[in-house]
Amino acid sequence: MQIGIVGKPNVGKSTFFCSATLATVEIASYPFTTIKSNKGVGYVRGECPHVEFETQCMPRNAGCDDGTRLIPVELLDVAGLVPDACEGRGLGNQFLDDLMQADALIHVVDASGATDIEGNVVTPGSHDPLEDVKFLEKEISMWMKGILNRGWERSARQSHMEGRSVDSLIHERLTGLGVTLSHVNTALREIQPPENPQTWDQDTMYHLCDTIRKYAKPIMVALNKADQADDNALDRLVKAIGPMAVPTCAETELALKRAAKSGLIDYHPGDASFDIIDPSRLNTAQSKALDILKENIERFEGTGVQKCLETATYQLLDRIIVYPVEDETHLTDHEGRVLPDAFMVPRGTTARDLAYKVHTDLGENFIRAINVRTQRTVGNDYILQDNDIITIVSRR
Ligand SMILES: Nc1nc2c(ncn2[C@@H]2O[C@H](COP(=O)(O)OP(=O)(O)OP(=O)(O)O)[C@@H](O)[C@H]2O)c(=O)[nH]1
Ligand SMILES: [Mg+2]
Repeated sequence: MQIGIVGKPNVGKSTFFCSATLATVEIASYPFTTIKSNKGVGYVRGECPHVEFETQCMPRNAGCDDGTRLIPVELLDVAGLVPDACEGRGLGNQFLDDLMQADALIHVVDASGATDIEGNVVTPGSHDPLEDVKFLEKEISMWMKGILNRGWERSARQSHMEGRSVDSLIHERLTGLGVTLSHVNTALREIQPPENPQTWDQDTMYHLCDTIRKYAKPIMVALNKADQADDNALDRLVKAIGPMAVPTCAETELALKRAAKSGLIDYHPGDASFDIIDPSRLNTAQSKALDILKENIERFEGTGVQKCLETATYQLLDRIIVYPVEDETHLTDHEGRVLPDAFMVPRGTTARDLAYKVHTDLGENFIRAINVRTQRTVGNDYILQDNDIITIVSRR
């Protein structure tokens, strides 16, 4: 699963990305610091079944921190987006192409209102971050529309003549952007455009793309630089945007992770506090810096970065975690590794879908599956539940 980190310049996208991945990329207080996109791996937390089964896991694709399983999520940090990028302004929108495979976007905004729409530094509170939310949605919809529009009239005419359905025509054009046939159909049902696609005007095309975008690239908003924003401003933004908005202090998260890495503090991402390992080792500057970090983290009950990733994964994208194992008694793979893999799948995934994800052969030769927790045999259409442990029985 991949999440794209997007937003106008200078809002803290790279800081958010580094804080989640601990990659080292350039961060600076001016627009267009990032030009080429950065890819990295962040983690969301899950409850590891090894605790319930009183065993010890041996994860292959991530770690386990005392019963908290860390499940990898690919993150992409891209260049800042400015209004009319789809017409070539700023760095243009070539880098939007980097976002083609993203399942969701985290839109980082400067909640303190201290950067204008192009990312230049202004007096805090003088820019309304809600404007950024609207413009970003519009840019992405316009990008999709640009792709759908290319040679549209001819293809629409041809497909009308051939009696081909319009959903497959749209899907074919947008599939490279990670748009599925189901996204297209949901959008068509919602907006009910005129039957003949040759008659669609630009407003209809925009409305259609804007609706497809909502399903194909759902957006989570990180209300970043929350440490510099006042409580009323944050409340207003959360009320206006809804549950998919989370206040974040990416800079604080990055500083905490670095302090933890260098052994100064004991900090677990997502926690609302940290412990200083040996206060006598700190110099005055370090003590002061940690006091500020403590204030921020207590004010927001955490830095919000982990919460943002997890809300995007579990709520916005409705993903669940399942554990395929080969041996249902020992919960192992053929090498004897206990609970080796945590798979992140969309809710609604079946036992056979999981078999295909593990290996095409396993999907094709699927006979049945075993729900390890209940010790019951289940069929190919069994809908997986969060935290299920599944053994797949195949013909080979
Ligand atoms: N106060 C505060 N400043 C932050 C926070 N996160 C990032 N910043 C600062 O914001 C500035 C921009 O950060 P970047 O991460 O480079 O921003 P960006 O969005 O990647 O910028 P571009 O690559 O230019 O588009 C830097 O000075 C960061 O230190 C935060 O949570 N609080
Ligand atoms: Mg950047």
